[in-house]
Amino acid sequence: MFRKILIANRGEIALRVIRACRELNVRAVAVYSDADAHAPHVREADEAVRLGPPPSAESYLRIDRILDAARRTGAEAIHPGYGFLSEREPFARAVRDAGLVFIGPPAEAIAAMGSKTDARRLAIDAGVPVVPGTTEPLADARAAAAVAERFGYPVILKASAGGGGKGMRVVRAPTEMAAALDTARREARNAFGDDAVYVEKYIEGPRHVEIQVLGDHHGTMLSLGERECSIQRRHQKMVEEAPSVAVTAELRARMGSTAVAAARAAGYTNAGTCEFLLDADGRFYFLEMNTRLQVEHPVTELVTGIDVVQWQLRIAAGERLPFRQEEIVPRGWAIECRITSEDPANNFLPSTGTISYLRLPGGPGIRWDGGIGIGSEIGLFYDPLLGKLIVWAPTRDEAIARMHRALLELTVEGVETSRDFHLRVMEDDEFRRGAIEIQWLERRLASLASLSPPAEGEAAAVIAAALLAEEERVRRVVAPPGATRRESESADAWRLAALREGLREGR
Ligand code: MV4
Repeated sequence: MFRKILIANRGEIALRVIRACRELNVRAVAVYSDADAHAPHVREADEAVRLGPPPSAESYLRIDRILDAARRTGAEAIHPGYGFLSEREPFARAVRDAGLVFIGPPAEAIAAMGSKTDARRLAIDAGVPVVPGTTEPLADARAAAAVAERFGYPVILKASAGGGGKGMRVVRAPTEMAAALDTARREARNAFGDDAVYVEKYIEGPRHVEIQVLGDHHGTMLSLGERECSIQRRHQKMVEEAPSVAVTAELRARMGSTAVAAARAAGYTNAGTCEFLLDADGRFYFLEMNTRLQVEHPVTELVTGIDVVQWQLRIAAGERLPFRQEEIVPRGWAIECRITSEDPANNFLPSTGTISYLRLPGGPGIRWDGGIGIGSEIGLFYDPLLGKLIVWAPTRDEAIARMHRALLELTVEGVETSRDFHLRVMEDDEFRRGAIEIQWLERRLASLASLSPPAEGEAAAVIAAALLAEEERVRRVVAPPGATRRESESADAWRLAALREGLREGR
């Protein structure tokens, strides 16, 4: 195992990797921008190195400074987390060229999956089902319309270089083609510097189901089963769960071996995820592979009992996976809510401020993977994820009840958060029935995001205000300097009480 690694990330995922390091007795080096000088990931790490000013381009995206930090601290490997440099082939290559270990897939596998058309071709050659469509870029709108005619409308235009939903356009009729192609090209050029666009048959109302894979350097590639990720808004997932209500043991085995085949074809090792669309008839189609640790990995950890991040380190250090595919069976149910500093009542506008109060849930089956503490300043430089609330329970119904209870216990003051929105999702009848697909959230948004509190909420607020006022009055009884005898007696009582509670030393 490594003696020391560097974590090229921030926030909750940096803390998650630090925790894995502690359990493996590996020293953790944090990096930080000036905005994060006092951030929890910096405090928790064994060492920390400043990268630069707050903008990512001057800090967390600076390959040169990160490699320099690793060299200066004697780190042997680099964990990239997610986002930032995690899926940049040049970074994985530069880490390797510097004589360090990249805790992730080989640079070649990142490249192979980076182009969506290359990934499609690779999948087709490996016998992996993909959505009907082309792999060649479209010449013009006439060529696009000809392809659409062949597969039948609706079709979807996608950026060849793309992924994650950028440069995508659904086309429902021939008359829409020319304008849609223009828009898709422009978006693709802006996002990826490449305006190549191709066509797929558009799948209506599917679920977004993904398979976690883990591969070592000794030829073992395992599926850790699926995550249901249909509850998303503008390609940002909000709730994820494992397993999926739509996946039987038989389907899990087929999707799992398909994902393993795709990963093998790419020469993949370490942790990765194959994204699929699962249609209403139970047919599944490979979309793309995410060549990194994902935000939602904890739900897989909770139902498989496998620590994905620890295994990332172990695999990178050359260990063998000790599991057999047959013994990896999901147990119980896990749900994750991404708690963000966004205002659901205001079109999910990012909210900024200082965390002034934080109460975290606890009790049976609760996990909080957070990146904030009291005093944390939430700005606009990085993504708005404050932390992830994850629960486990024996059944889906119990997991929903537990998540609802945990969300009620969670209190974050200082910024607007998605917490109340998540409560409404847990209360929703369709969600509770598992009747969800990729358009579900956007369809239900109006009713879920309008957060008028229930009538008894107002009464509770009035009582809370009265209690706080009373507490404030009682606090003032503590005697100020030069207080009267009666008042200082009461101050003595406070001093004794503080002593009893261990808040002061008895001198
Ligand atoms: C699709 C699709 C339907 N049909 N492709 C979204 C991001 C990228 N990973 C691929 N995505 C999709 N590709 C075909 N042929 C549906 C999605 C999709 C989606 C589309 C619109 C709105 C939300 C979505 C969420 C997940 C997937």
